[in-house]
Amino acid sequence: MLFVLLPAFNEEDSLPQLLPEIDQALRELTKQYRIVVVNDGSRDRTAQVLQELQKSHPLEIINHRINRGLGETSRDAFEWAAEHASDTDVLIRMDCDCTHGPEYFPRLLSKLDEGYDVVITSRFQPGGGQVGVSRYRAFISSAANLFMRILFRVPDVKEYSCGFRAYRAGIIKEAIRFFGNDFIQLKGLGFTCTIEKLIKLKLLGARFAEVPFVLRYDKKLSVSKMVTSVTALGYLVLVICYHWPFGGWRTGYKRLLREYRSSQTTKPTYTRASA
Ligand SMILES: Nc1nc2c(ncn2[C@@H]2O[C@H](COP(=O)(O)OP(=O)(O)OP(=O)(O)O)[C@@H](O)[C@H]2O)c(=O)[nH]1
Ligand SMILES: [Mg+2]
Repeated sequence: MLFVLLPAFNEEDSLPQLLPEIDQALRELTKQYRIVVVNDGSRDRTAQVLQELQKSHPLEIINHRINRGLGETSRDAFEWAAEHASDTDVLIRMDCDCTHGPEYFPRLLSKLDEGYDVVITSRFQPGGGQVGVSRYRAFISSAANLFMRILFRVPDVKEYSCGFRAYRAGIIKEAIRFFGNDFIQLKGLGFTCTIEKLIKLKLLGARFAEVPFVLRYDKKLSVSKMVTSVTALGYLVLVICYHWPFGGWRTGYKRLLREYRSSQTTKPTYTRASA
């Protein structure tokens, strides 16, 4: 089974275009798939648009009454999928602002089949890039990714901030079992959750690969929801949590993981003081 997970906030213009494209691409790939949209308290017509689309597409809709942000929305989508998926299933999470396209699904799937747990679409692999992004934003994005690479270093990963990724469901189920509510801990810090997820999966021992990807910013139909200051603050908090005190998450979770793997019965509770 293949699950496509879409966090949506005020995407009334993008969804009628993107959803049929995703559905069509999935139908060509497999008979067994589900599209899961989490409507995060959208203030536009996203809810009505989704209800309309549900009549002609296999769509699971999760509604937040109020806008809870990408962290909580992502958490809900992954927890829903983890509950419904078996270990060998695949979860693909993408944005629904039309900058990510379903034409990457076959490449993501074949890379996962090589034995990876997480496959990332990457602007920084040969053949990858971005169209329609201002020079200033492209520079900030490259600098932020370089900064992540130095501070968090996930082997074979150059793209830390793009949320368009495929996951083997088993690794997400394992992450939710082990980390529990702390799988996405920095929920209130905007788009930081995308990087936190990567780091937590690295701590769990996931195997990563990338496929080249061109971000089509020129196709974006909705306004940007990223609040740069909140996300920058989130990155800073992430760096502190990961490295401090006494080796932060890096050493704390390593020890807990050893205990967890040797018991495999109870989930230990991590506290920063015990790191
Ligand atoms: N659930 C939820 N989703 C959000 C929120 N903000 C953005 N999103 C969704 O997350 C995805 C990424 O949002 P974007 O605004 O495209 O952010 P980005 O891709 O990092 O940057 P831009 O493309 O420049 O805006 C989209 O599918 C949005 O609908 C939010 O507050 N809650
Ligand atoms: Mg986007």
